[in-house]
Amino acid sequence: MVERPPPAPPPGRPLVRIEEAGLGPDAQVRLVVSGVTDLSRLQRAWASSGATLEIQGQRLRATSSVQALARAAGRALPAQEASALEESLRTATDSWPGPARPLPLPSGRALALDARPAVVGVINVTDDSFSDGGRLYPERHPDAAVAWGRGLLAEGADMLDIGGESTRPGSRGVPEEEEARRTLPVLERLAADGAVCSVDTRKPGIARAAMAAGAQVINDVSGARDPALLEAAAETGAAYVLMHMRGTPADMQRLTGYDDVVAEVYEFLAAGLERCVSAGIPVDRVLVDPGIGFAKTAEHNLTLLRSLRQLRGLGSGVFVGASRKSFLGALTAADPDEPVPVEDRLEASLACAALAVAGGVAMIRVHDVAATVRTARVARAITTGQQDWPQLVTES
Ligand code: HH2
Repeated sequence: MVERPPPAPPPGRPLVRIEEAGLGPDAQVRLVVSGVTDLSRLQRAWASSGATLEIQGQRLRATSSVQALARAAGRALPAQEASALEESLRTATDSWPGPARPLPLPSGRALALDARPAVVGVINVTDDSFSDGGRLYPERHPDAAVAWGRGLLAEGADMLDIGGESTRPGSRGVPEEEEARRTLPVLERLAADGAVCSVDTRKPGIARAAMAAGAQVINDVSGARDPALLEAAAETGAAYVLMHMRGTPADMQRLTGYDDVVAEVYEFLAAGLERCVSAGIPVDRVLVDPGIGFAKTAEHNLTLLRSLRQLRGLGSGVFVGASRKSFLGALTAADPDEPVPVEDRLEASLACAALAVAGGVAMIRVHDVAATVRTARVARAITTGQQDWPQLVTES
């Protein structure tokens, strides 16, 4: 049965999401505003400035020029709210076309995500991951994960994401000691090689131990809901991936009821960003991720992948992982009841990678690094005209 959690409260401050935008200050934009105390007042003010408007629940969709909207909002709302709305409008319009920001790392280096998107190689040191479970499980293959990671770096991975707990739908989680035994020795050796490593964990203890072992990024699939994990990121200076999900991997595929999946994911990520900043993680260290496959149907996944550029409006770099996920197996099958097996989902995964690059993402998390690098280079050359593929790790 599909459950619809109670609708998330509107954001506590005005929030703008651009759905489509032309170029220049006079160009038309289609945008959605939420978190405003008096939506109908804003609607009246915008109507008088000639905007096309539609109220949907707690959100107002408007089509007009950015300048006209900013001017009219100033007349309709209390000064503080109008300036917060203007700031959100500015962040959204500035980040819509432009590159992501460089990502500072605790080592003092940075990933130049403003130069090009990063390709993140997946290393699952689990016995049950959906696509590669067991192959790199350290107890059976002690050195296999390290060798695999070195191979991914040679193929062009800019970062390695190391996880010791599968988060596939229905999975139940592993105890902390077991997760530590799986991830830390692998991470330590790859970090000692100079690799930029992230740890894919929901546990603050693992995050701290991984940072001590040389990780630079905490990849938290649980959606910034654990204050202790945010504290670990703040205190260790980690960069942090904030991913949308509902529930836990065990029950998330029952929690797939949305009225407007893009709006709800956007507002969730905006609220998560505020929690990160309050916990002491600087906003430029946070990447946002729509959480493809986490509490989503296939249709939601496709809608979010189509809307990646909209997430840029939050001002953070966008991180996305669609590689080999099950909706791709169903989508490309002759018979939807017999999904294409994981090992035959390469082309489907590459299609996602190409469109994600065209959608302005900062990082793509993939299993097939060499093929993704080649795909991303072509997608970037077509969308930006840039044919180089610069080094990403810089001294900051
Ligand atoms: N997807 C998976 C795991 N971690 N992290 C982020 N930020 N975004 C994702 O989309 C994401 C993620 C699931 O993929 P995988 O690691 O290959 O499988 P499993 O969870 O079964 O180990």
